[in-house]
Amino acid sequence: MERIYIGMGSNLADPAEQLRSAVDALAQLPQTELIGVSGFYQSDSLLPGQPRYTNAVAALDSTLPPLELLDALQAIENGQGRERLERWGPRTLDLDIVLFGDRLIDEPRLKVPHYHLQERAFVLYPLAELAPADLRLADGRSLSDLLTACPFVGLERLPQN
Ligand code: A4P
Ligand code: MG
Repeated sequence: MERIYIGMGSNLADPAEQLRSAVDALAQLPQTELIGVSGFYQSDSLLPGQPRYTNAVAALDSTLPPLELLDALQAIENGQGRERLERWGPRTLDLDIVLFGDRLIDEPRLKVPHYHLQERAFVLYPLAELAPADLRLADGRSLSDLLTACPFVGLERLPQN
């Protein structure tokens, strides 16, 4: 059993509802228990000209192997109507494996810790709601150092999920 953190994002078709549906789907995954969900946060898209995003992080305990989990997450994305028209385009649902236990994964389809984690307040702050305060990533970086280096700017925590 490993503790896994999933970053969720949506900027189309009622984003908060997309995240709620994604949480329900995560809770149904085989060999997996949903441990918790952060608050929902809104922020501007990193790419100009796109609708604002809603983001959150979910914590899971699972015995699924990483690539099987990735396949399952992509099936959930597709099931919620995601169309990959252009990379980085607007999306109904994006599910990223942020952390997978103590693993460092460097495979063509899967890099963990997620490569943009340190730049993204909309991942770090929801992660910090769920993770132990002294969390260290598999590569040795501490979550508290990443938070200090990535200010809480432009993020709006919604009053309810
Ligand atoms: N992949 C590699 N590592 C992972 C991982 N740890 N978790 C591969 C999930 N997937 C991983 O992803 C492309 C490929 O990355 C996958 O096939 C998988 O094998 P994708 O989801 O199909 O494509 P994408 O989402 O367009 O690319 P990417 O790199 O995930 O996009 P980003 O960087 O997530 O950018 N602004 C705000 N405020 N909030 C957002 O959530 N998101 C984006 C999307 C831009 N701006 C944003 C947000
Ligand atoms: Mg993605």
